Amino acid sequence: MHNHRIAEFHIIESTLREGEQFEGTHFSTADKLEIAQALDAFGVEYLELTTPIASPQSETDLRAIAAMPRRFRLLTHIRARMDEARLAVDCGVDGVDIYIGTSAYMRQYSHGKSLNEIIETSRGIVSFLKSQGIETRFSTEDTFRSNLADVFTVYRAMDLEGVNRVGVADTVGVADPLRTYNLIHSLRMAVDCDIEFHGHNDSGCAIANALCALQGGATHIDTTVLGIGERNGITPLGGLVARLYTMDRELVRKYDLSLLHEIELLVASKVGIDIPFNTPITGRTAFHHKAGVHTNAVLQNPTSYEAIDPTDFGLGRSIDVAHRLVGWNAVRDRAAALGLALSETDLRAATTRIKALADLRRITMEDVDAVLRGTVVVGLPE
Ligand code: HCA
Ligand code: CU
Repeated sequence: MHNHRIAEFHIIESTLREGEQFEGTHFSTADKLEIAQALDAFGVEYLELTTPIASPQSETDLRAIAAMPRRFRLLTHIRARMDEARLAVDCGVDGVDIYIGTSAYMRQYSHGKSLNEIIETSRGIVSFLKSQGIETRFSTEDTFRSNLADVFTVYRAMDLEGVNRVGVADTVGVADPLRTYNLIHSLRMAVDCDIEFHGHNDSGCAIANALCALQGGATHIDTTVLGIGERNGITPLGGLVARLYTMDRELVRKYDLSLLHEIELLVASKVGIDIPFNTPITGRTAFHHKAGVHTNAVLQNPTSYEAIDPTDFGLGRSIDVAHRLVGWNAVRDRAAALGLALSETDLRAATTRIKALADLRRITMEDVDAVLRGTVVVGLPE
């Protein structure tokens, strides 16, 4: 039996790199500084930024964030090229994430290098970065569609070259939790350095895969705020936090959880999206209770239908009474909130009337309140 407990882990927040590859993203320097400050306050351990070689503003932004007061370690994400590595170091980063494609697709359609060429080029860059005192990561793009013997050969060579960590990337979102666990677990036995996981969400597995990576022995997980990134993105910061919180709250106490919602609102507004309703923790309906069976139990003890305590995130819950599934306990709660002292008989009768009205049309809280106040409501059967 393997031990599935999670040891120490670090978040590499890539909203300012992978997130820049999102369809709606166009960050100004000020936007990046604002997001970096918010993530610094939240307490992520690393921020990964776009390579300074991408454009003049990318370089300016990297230098600006390198110079800001911060607790996170600053990384930039580069191809296995010496000119890019030199520029990254010159910009003042703490670490460099190198990536190179190892799948047949990448080798054929991207850089066209053989396995030995990949190893030789990368060795030179890793040893240069190490000589500059730079924390260095080496990752193989499209790991899951690569020949595993090949990638393990490359990882072992980079481990021997002295990288701080190797990265596994599910670039096209084909991995599933079990495959992720197995690959990372095997890698854990093959290298001594730390292991990072970067997972895309094309089939909805990005959070689960990140968890399984941690359980398999990964030490670093890439996230972006709301999961924004190339196509439909990667493991979302909030989703990963939710997943870990539901296993053991202590795992995420090192972050300022009360800031999650405002960080998401900030990034959402800058990239022109809303927080989807089904987003873990911060989705509009994440703590919305409706059916009578649920609301009755939640009113007595929220834990009965909540795995996550919204107050840990500075949020509240809502009890919905304006629908046909309402139960009389929830109606009693609403009556109490209105300051109405109704008998159980009255409450049960009001509940019957609310249900009858809700069968006729979509009702609102005003309709419920009107029934409770004994006001005549248009359309209410007597
Ligand atoms: C990309 C690169 C990357 C890199 C991941 C990593 C990916 O395709 O844009 O450096 O580990 O998904 O492979 O984001
Ligand atoms: Cu990616």
